[in-house]
Amino acid sequence: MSLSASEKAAVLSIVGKIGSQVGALGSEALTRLLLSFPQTKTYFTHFDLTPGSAQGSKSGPGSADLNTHGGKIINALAGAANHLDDLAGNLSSLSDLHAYNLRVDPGNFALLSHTIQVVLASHFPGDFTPEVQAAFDKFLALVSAVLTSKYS
Ligand code: HNI
Repeated sequence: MSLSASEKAAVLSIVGKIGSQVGALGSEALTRLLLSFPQTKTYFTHFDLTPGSAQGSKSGPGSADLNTHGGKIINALAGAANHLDDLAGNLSSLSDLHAYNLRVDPGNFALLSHTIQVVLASHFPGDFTPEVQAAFDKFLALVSAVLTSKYS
């Protein structure tokens, strides 16, 4: 599976809308993940998961931990979107981390991919067209494949 030239352009178009909202969007995607699929909380027992406990903060709607971590996820995705011809190389160390250290069950990647798309759809309704959604879904599947590629 790879992205066509028009799919690559579609991925970059929606990533280009994110701008400074990395923490807010990532925090919202993580919050939706944890609320909709509570078993995912087992990976974040060391986080403060209190919703809105960092209210007033400009970085996002969740706790400081969620805002910071959400920002890391979205930044990693934005970085990957700028290396669409070498996702494996760009995500190599993250792939090591998720496989060898975190050992996140691979099924969880589809859940997070879903909540990320819900967040993009609700924040950028005019830009998240069917074509953009299809391309971004494929992009997230490619990223997830890299991040789960080293499990033994
Ligand atoms: Ni994930 C750490 C990116 C899916 C659980 N993850 C990270 C970091 C990035 C990241 C970036 C921070 C690395 C660092 O600090 O060096 N994770 C991504 C991306 C995806 C993803 C791009 C998929 C789109 N991670 C998941 C999923 C889970 C997950 C599906 C579990 C449900 N990730 C974690 C955990 C950590 C983590 C747990 C460590 C958090 C911490 O700071 O302790």
